[in-house]
Amino acid sequence: MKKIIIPIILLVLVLFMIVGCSDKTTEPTLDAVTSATLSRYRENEVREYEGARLDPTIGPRDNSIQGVQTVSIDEYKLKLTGLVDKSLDLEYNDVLALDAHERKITLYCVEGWDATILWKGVLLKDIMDLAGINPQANTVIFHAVDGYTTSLPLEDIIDNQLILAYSANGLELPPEMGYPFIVVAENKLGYKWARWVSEIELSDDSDYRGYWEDRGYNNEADL
Ligand SMILES: Nc1nc2c(c(=O)[nH]1)N[C@H]1C(S)=C(S)[C@@H](COP(=O)(O)O)O[C@H]1N2
Ligand SMILES: [Mo]
Repeated sequence: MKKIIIPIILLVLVLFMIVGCSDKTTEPTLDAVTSATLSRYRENEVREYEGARLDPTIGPRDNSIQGVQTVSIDEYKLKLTGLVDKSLDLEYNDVLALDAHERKITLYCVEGWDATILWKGVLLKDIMDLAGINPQANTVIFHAVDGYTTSLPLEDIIDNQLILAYSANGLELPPEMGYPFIVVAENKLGYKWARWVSEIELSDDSDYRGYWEDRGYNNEADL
């Protein structure tokens, strides 16, 4: 059996070389797709985690309601408002000072694509605890610098230890993915993953509907 394997491997290699040397212009688009994907990895971006491939943080195209937002970190504040004991204006570094959590999580968009990325950030609960969560609060509304809004049940955020990420695949979050912060709404469709988050509002309005939810998207957004 072993004797036959080596000639077969050699034959396959020779065949590959012949195919590889033939007219490139007629060759399939598979390579083009792969290289397009490869070209989206940033320098030093982690591409593998626990033996599984990670997707590039930056997606093939941007579908944001107002395009990619550029946030100047010197002027940036993360506001905590609504049903809290004390409203807060946090600086970028106040958030980074909280305990770090890292998890590989897949984002699924309703358009059919998905991206598996290694996220690092802080627990949304830990941020909200800085302001003090009022007992009437049952809903968390995220506001972003582009006017986008979406919400999640407070219970989901706490029970599932949801992360507000500042890093993806080992690097700082790029503007395309929401620098400085994205809500990693694990097990929820992409439109719950608010990017460029500027305000976390605690509310008792469990029927609140964000930008896409108000335009007919399901408010549960379960996968
Ligand atoms: N601030 C903000 N966050 C947002 C959006 C947006 O338009 N603005 N789009 C949402 C949607 S629908 C998806 S699928 C994810 C990823 O968006 P992308 O497809 O533009 O990469 O971001 C989500 N977060
Ligand atoms: Mo989406």
